Parts: sequence; structure tokens; C-alpha cells
Amino acid sequence: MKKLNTFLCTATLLSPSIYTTNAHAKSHDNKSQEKPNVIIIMADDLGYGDLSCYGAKDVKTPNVDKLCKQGIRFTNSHAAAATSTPSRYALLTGQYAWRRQDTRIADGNAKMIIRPEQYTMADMFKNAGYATAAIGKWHLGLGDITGEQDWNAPLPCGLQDIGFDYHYIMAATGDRVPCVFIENGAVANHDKSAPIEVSYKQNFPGEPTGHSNPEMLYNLKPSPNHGHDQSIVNGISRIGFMKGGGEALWKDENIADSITSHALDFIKEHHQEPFFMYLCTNDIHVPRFPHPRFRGKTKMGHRGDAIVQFDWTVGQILSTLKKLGIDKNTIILLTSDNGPVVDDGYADQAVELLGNHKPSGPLRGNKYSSFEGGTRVPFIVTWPENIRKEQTSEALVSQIDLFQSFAQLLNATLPKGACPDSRGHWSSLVGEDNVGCPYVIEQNLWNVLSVRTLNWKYIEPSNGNSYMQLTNIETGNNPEPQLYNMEQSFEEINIAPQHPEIVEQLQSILKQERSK
Ligand code: NG6
Ligand code: CA
Repeated sequence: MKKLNTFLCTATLLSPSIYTTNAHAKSHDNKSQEKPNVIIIMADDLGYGDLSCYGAKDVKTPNVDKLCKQGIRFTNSHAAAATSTPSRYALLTGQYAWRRQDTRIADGNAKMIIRPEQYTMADMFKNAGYATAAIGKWHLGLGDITGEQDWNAPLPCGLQDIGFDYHYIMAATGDRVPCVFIENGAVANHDKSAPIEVSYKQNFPGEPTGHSNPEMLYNLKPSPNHGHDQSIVNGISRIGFMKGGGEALWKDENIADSITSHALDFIKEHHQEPFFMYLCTNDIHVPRFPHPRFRGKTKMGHRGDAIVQFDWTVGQILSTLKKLGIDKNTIILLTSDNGPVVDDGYADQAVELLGNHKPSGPLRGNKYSSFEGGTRVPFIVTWPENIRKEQTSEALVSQIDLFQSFAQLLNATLPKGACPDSRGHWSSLVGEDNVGCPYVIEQNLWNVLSVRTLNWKYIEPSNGNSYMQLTNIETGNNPEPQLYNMEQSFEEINIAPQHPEIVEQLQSILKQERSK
């Protein structure tokens, strides 16, 4: 049974004094419009150093920079995990993904990982009277049973069961089948003449793959040994096997346009009521294959041009909000699900053309890693009506805390057990507190945990490889405990042997968290 009891979960507005975090809040005649709209713009694999407002020189992101100037740029901001599925799970549920066994990078035919009885951030907004939408990359499973979805019929369990009124999503990633959009629980633009079948076990008889038919890869070829050499869609081979799709199949060069236009439509349709939009771009995940109008905008090839395409999406959102006159009372949070990676499976020349660009800026490690580059991500918060512009905050913040922080904004009463790991830090998000939370926990690809405080970083010992050859990434795995003084130098010198007392303190935080 669905968990929602709207009587128990009513959420009311905070008193105006709490809303008015700075002096210039405006009054509205229409009561419902006092509630700010909330848009989370979640980029994919965008690194701490990939935006010009975070120091990138070889790619210009004027729209994100403009957004950044309108509010607060956070410099010590973290995703809960170094890969997509656990990171997004934590954000939407307020529960650390490592508490569950089934939250690793999901296949495109994974069952819905967030179960209908779980209370999500979208449920909270919906109960507070918001129109809610998820648009773009999903990657948290669909349907009731893994591998058993009928992609030619409405799915039995979907985002409508976890608080989203509307969704237009990619089931998993651009590099995983099925390569179609799902709109409100069914394949968008479904083509009856080409029924869809999906398998992550075996190919369908007679269907070409990147492995057996490399001559069909007219758009992108896989990098050796990564395994993106299975079904071919739009001249690009993927992870997993699919058959059919016909007219419904996406064209990679149009994905940003499709996601953006659906986001703009949702905003236009709901601009007269409060809305919550979870907008997840496909950019800049692989396969990077930006629209021709963005090609050559950087000297970094598809990876750089995909950043420009991401920036365009942000610009479209900003100008639409402005045109509709709702920009001032819209909160935008722009962030990324995990750190950057250069070669993540396709021969798109990202490595060869990288030049001096540093996707994770000054940080050590990249996507997948326990080092900061894995989980420390861009994080910009704006709300022109109530947040002072041009601020930089060093507060320690994590995406896990967004749920409870938005609950503070909404003054929401949450059901028992909701968002168990999320802590309310609204004052940090609006720039009133520069310290943030006492610690954040981060998870790498191998489920190794780290504890980050304002000054320290502890990485627990593990037996995994210290280096991921495929992606050329330092994993942070080490059989010895690691301790870094983050005030002095990022993660250069392991000083665990010199500071057993601090190691012990941070270990006890982990132990305590694990035992919850
Ligand atoms: C990895 C894929 C990578 C990417 C990642 C998910 C291989 C070798 N690599 O397993 O290409 O798809 O999963 O990325 O299969 S994420 O950002 O969605 O977590
Ligand atoms: Ca990602």
C-alpha cells in the first residue's frame, strides 16, 4: 500500500520571517505563489573543475556562470557516492545507499530501487502542494521485477508511485539499453511496428552488436575493453541488448534538446503554481555526442562540447523562468551526481584532446574514487528573492542533507522513518552559516566509505585495487587507513600513522553510522 497519508504529511509554509533570509523578500497577493519553485539541475559526471565559475579555462560556461553570480557557489560540497545510482538514491530518499545491497550502478532493466512505500523528496513536495516532475536521466530502476518489464505496455511501478506527477526520463544511462524515453510510465513515442525487448544476459538472434558488426558504428566506437560493444543504436554500441524500438529510439545528438524541451514545457505549464522539478541532464555522461550546433565550441572534442551543451540547457531554463516572471521566486540548485571521468567507454578523443583542462580541478581522484574528485562536485544555490548574490561558501554540505533542508524550508511534517540520514542545514544552503554539517560520508564504487569533516578526510582500509586502469583513475583503495589534513593540502600525504587519535574519532563516526 502507498505510504502517503496526506493528513499526516501536511506541509505548510514557514512563517515569513524564516522565508525572508535576507531583507528584500517580496510580498505576493496570491498565497500559493509565496512558495518558491524548486529546480534541482543534476548534471552527470560533471567535475569540480569543469565549469568556468569553478576555474575551468578551456571551456566557457556563461549561463552557469550567470547563475552562479546570482547566488552562492559552494566549494566544499559533496555527492553521497562516486557513481550515479547510489548518489541519486541518497539524494531522493535521504538514506545512504550503502545501507542497501541493491543500489549499485543499475542496469537499464533493473526494477525500481526506491520502493513505492518509501517516502521521497518528491513525495514531500507533492504533499506541500507542489506540481512535481522528474525529467532526464533516472538510473534508479523501473517496474516491479528486474528483467521482467514489458516495454510495450505501461510499467506496473514507476515514478508516479514515488511522488512525481510527471516524468520524462531515460531508464538508466546513455550507454545502457533501452535507448528510449519513458513518459509517465510507458515508452514515449512507442512504435507498435517495432516491439521492444531488452536483456542484459544475451543478445537476440540475428541482432548486430558493436562486437560483431563494428562497421555499423558510424557515430562512436567503444574504447577497448570497456564492454560498450553490445546492441547498436544510432551508430553507437551500448551496454546490454535490445531489439526493436523503431521510431521511439533516441538519437544521441538530440537528447539534450528532448530533455530541455520537456523541462521547459513543464515549467510553462506549471508557472502559476509552485513546482518542484528534478532535472537530470544526460550531459556529460558517455556516449558524449552533442548536437552539431555545439560541435567545435571547445578544443576538447565531444567532452568539452557536451559541457557547452549542458550550459545551453541551463541558459534555456534561466531565460524561460525570466520570461514567465518567476525567476525571482525560484530556487535553483545546480550540482553533479559524481565526479568526472575522461575515458568512460568510448573513443571520443576526450583523453587526446584534454590539453591542460583539469576535470576535477585541484582535487585528487575522479569519478568512482574515494578521493575528493569522486564526490566533491559543483554546487550552486540561487534564489534571487531571498539569497544574496555573488557569494562563495566554504560550508561543508552534502546532497544527502537536501531532503531535510528542503523540509525545513517547507516546514514539512515527515512520516516516521523518512529520510533517516538527512540532516537539515537550510541555513548553510542560503548562506547564513559558513560551517555546514559536522561530517559527510562518501561512498566509492567499491562501497568503501570515507568520512569528511571540515578539516579532515578519513578513508577506511580496503583490499581493492588502488588504480583503475580502464579509466586511469586512482580509486583511493588502500589496505591501510588513510587520513588527510584537508586544510593543509588536499589528499597528498597520508598522516594516519601520526594521528591515531583523529583516525579513531573518525572511525567511530563510521561505526556509529553503520550501526544505525
Ligand atoms: C560503468 C561503465 C561506465 C558508466 C558507469 C555508470 C563499464 C566498464 N563502465 O560500469 O561506462 O556507464 O558504469 O556511470 O561498464 S554513472 O555515472 O551512471 O554511474
Ligand atoms: Ca554519473
